[in-house]
Amino acid sequence: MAIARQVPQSFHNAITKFANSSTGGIDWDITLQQHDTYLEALRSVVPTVICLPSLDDLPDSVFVEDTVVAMGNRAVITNPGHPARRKEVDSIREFLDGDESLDMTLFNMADYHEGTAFCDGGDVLNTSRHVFVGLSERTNHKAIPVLEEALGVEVIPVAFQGNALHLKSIVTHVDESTLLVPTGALGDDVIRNMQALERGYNNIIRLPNMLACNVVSVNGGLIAQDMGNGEIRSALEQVAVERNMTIQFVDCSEIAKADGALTCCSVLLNIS
Ligand code: CIR
Repeated sequence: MAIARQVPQSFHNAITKFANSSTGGIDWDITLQQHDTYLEALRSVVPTVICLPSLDDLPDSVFVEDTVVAMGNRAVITNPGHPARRKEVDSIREFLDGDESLDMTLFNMADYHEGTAFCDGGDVLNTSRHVFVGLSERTNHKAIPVLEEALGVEVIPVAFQGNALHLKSIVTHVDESTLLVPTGALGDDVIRNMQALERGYNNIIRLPNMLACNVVSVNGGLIAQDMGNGEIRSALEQVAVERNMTIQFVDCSEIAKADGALTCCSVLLNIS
């Protein structure tokens, strides 16, 4: 199952720090179209996709990934690192709490360490063999034991510095031994800090664009960004073919203007 959220009317006010400002302002109609296409792609690989109603007063609320970290039947409602995003968690908590058939046990990160543990879900990379958590501007050290205790898993903190919002803005996984990582120093650092080679990630595919490294990999399907770049497209198609996976490309130009990518727009549940 996947949860997404409709784009809010205030999306043009979303926080932007890392996006390339030369790409212009956010186009509302294109945003809606691209979000619909994303949901369609997700629905073709995930049996149930629930798109929650928009939270129009919360400009970043389409980035639902940041509000919850779920593993099996446990979920941590996060305490987002940016104050403007903290109210977003109420509605996801209500949804997960309100549906008994989901059978979720919820933990509130804000209840720990007097509310000083912070985490955005975009920093949590669960490759199914490891749970890596980026120590970013949004996620701090105090979040690590909270996630470990609540989710009952070992969490590997990954420090990084550079022009990226979250760990998953830099690296995502395709399967349990394959990572997508950008070329250059930031990618090199992240591979080293994850100890990716030592941990058995034998296939580290380097792509010349960071945004292209953010893919949704679920149920044998890959959803990748349409970057309008033939070389990147072929490289990703090859990755999919070699692993007997399907691949769909989705243009996310407007989401990217608000520092978002593909994984940010959904939360995958009951997927270990
Ligand atoms: C923010 O700055 O919080 C949003 N504009 C972007 C959040 C993107 N989320 C994600 O990568 N998981």
